[in-house]
Amino acid sequence: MSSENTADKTYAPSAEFVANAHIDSAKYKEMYAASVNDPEAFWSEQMTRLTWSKTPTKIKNTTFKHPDVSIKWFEDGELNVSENCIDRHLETRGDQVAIIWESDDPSLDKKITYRELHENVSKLANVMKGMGVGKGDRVVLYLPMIPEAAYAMLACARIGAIHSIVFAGFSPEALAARVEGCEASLVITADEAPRGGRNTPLKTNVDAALDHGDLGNTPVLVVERTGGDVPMKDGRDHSYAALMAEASADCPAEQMNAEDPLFILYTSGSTGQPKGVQHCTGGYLLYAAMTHELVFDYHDGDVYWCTADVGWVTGHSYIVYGPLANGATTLMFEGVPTYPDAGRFWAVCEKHKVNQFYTAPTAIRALMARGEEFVTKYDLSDLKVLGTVGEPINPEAWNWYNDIVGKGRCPIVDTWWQTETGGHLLTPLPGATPTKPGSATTPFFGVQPVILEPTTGEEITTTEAEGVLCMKDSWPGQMRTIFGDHDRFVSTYFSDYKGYYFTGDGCRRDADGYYWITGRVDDVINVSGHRMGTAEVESALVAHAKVSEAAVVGFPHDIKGQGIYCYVTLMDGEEYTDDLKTELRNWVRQEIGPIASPDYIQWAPGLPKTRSGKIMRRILRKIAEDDFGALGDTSTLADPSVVDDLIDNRMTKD
Ligand code: 6R9
Repeated sequence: MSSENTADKTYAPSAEFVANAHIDSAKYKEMYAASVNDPEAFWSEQMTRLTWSKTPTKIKNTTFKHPDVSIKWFEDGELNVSENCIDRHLETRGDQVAIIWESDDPSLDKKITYRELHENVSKLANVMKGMGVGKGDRVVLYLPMIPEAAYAMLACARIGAIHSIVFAGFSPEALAARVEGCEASLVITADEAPRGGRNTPLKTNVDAALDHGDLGNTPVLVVERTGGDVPMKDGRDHSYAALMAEASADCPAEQMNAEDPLFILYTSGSTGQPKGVQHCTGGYLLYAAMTHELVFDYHDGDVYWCTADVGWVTGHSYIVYGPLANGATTLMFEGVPTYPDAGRFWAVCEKHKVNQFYTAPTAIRALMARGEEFVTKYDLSDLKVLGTVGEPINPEAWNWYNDIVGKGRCPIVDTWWQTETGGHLLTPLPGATPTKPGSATTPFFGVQPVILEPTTGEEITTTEAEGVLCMKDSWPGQMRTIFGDHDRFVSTYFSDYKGYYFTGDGCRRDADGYYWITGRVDDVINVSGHRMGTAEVESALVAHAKVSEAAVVGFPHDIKGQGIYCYVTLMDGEEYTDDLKTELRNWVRQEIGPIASPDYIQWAPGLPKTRSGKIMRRILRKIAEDDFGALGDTSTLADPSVVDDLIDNRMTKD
């Protein structure tokens, strides 16, 4: 890269920031070298961040060798996650606020101290035990962003149950698949979820989900969030308020092995059904806690806010587990960035004196489009660090975040990671790493990224490189398996490039050794920071009686990053009408949820296929991008004229 390139401009933290930071650049270099040269020594020192009831003696036992992939960290250690996130803080910070809850309604908020958190989590753990939930059982949480969501996660951890959170924006169909997939013993939900001034009927969605298959008798615990009148099924549905009122606040924590599962979280892949990513107890918590402290440069007494939803991994690691393990004050926001107006984020930052703020590029782009007056009218002088996650951030949005929100004084941490990685892998440390807009910069401690040549799988060892991003060795926060399907785990992540963990992302490394994510190289698209398999949208479309075939690709979208572009072929004899497009759009929303709503449907009486019947998505992507000149080789197509028809249709904006 030439240094004149403006995207390569670097931004160093101020001397004042560096002086107060946990890690400066010399310390980063020294610790990074130690972490890769002697991981055992490095992580046995770091593991003292947690309180163990049995101190591990075996630190690392991992292999990426296909097909015997096995990942174990601290394997003979014992601990409990809820004790680490709550009990051990009681003596010194029992009256400190653990969770600030800001509701959808700007006039309503709540502060929960560590002592209150302990009481609520212990009671809920007893309620769950009373409902027959025990160690190793799965519990599905389908909840709004309310403190009870954190209580439920920690109550599961307290008794050794495994939670599986389903984002409250998912449809009953998607919820049913996840309840079924993990054979849940209990579903915890709320009556309704207020967001942006409107209520989503969560309990009604749960009722519809449990109508599927054999799920009808799964017990349901219903948190009274709005007090709305919802039908309760006798014997199956239980009131949270009623059971909590009777529950004891004394619940000893189950001591778990470090490798025992903590949670499952379903995420999209390039093929088939979503995968249940399984994370463990010890390594995951240590990694979440350490990255939370060092990446956000969190100091005692700071107020930290991550705007994600607990339905995504970011909410798991960086609203609940990381911050609470560190005894932090973490803010939980129920609403949306634009309600009651586009100044809401900044109003909340001012109101609660937020010090670290962490959000997604899509939110930044959406707010940027609304004008800076919404930002500048608030006092944001408490902000110290700004973070982004979920997708590449374009330099324009980065600059706006830096100049308008951070007033040029807050380092921006562009954190690259995945549901699978448990925590940040590529990220600046704000007191150590000069940043470049759009780059996730350099690896966190213990992380060994490599760039491979995509077809040969050879490691490119020159500093400047471009190819697919893989990891050479394990880190403690890495997922351990796919729930119930270890073979799929091995084949998804360790078989394309043997000996490496394959991230699914393309990446470039510049002359300074900085990493730039170029986007997914598989059939996964990233819509507003939400990860989605094109195969999932396709299977929703073909489930409609009038659809015979569908091919879905991403296309560049100003606000969402990528939009959803669907090519649809109808059954013989069906009529291609605008009404049917609307119907299909609604159908996908109902099958998956509003986040999967197609942005564009193009009728495709034929799809470009190879002679072996494989759809050539490369061509469909180009057409969706209006890039008709660069279709590449179409000679292997069974019927090349299909492409001309699609282009004609596209040009007439069919
Ligand atoms: C945490 C999370 C993972 C995928 C990942 C990549 C994209 C995430 C990014 C980023 C560029 C960043 N991604 N962070 N791309 N820069 N800072 O988002 O997990 O939902 O599993 O998505 O998101 O493509 O592979 P998840």
